[in-house]
Amino acid sequence: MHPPVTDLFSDELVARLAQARRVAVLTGAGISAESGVPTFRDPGGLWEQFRPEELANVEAFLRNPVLVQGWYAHRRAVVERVQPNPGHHALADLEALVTARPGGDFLLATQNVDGLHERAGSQHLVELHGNLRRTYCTRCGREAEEHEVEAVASGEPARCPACSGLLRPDVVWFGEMLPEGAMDRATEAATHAEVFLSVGTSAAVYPAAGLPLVAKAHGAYVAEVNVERSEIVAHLDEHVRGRAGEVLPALVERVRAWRVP
Ligand code: BJW
Repeated sequence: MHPPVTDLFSDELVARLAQARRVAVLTGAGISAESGVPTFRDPGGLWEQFRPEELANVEAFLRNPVLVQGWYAHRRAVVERVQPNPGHHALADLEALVTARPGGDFLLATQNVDGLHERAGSQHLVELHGNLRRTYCTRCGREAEEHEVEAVASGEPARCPACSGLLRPDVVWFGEMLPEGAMDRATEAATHAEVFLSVGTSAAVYPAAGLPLVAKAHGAYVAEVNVERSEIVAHLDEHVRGRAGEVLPALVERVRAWRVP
């Protein structure tokens, strides 16, 4: 028998979220798993089928642009046919609750490139690893139109119609810098957060994985929501073991209903 979902998180987490003026959240692939987007490192995840070193770095792209462009075209098609799930919506609801408070401040930093948080209505959002739906030219920097990316003769890489440079997805590969200002914004929010939630991430990829630790070092109450224990869980205040799409709506509901005891 599984415990009821509302027993998975502590009363302390509910009380703190109900009273905090500053809340920050980090999400990873796990939050989109229930929408049908594969994670990276879980069994059956993307890295089980494709090695990151063959696909998620610029050398791999230059070695075999057709393979890498094709892989991202496939992932774009997956993302286009799925919907945000109750976990994404619950975080948008939490943002609305917190920002409605006097002095309320909220930031959602996501490692995901699927755009599902934006589609769920999150507004105070920073995409640390870019966005799959944008493509740009590696030579002139121009952002490509969707049809320019997809309409490519088989075996040929997609190229910029303006300068013939190779087109690449606007995502952050290993060894690349994060988008300008993104990490500064997320670090600032983590530094000042009273409560920090880390949701559906293995916390294996830096610098994003350091954000919950920054929050903890600056006095936040830090909880992770994950079906497994992440690499950094021993340093956090609470592990909420469960699916984000079930835990987060229940948590936000309890926060909404909370009254001073
Ligand atoms: C559920 C669930 C459910 C499942 N509910 N939970 C410091 C120390 C060591 C190394 C480094 C360091 N600083 C930098 C590095 C190097 C490197 C790095 O971190 N390497 C590590 C592997 C050690 N980092 C970088 O290179 C970064 N750039 C950088 O640091 O620039 C500065 C610099 C440049 C040059 C020289 C020196 C410094 C860039 C990192 C870019 C990461 N890119 C990717 C690919 C993006 C594009 C794409 O999508 O293809 O981003 S890798 C991949 O991992 C993707 C993800 O965003 C990222 C994180 O994965 P995530 O989201 O955590 O997913 P999973 O699958 O790992 O975990 C899913 C979790 O969900 C699991 O825990 C499940 O249990 C859980 N779950 N279902 C709740 N229903």
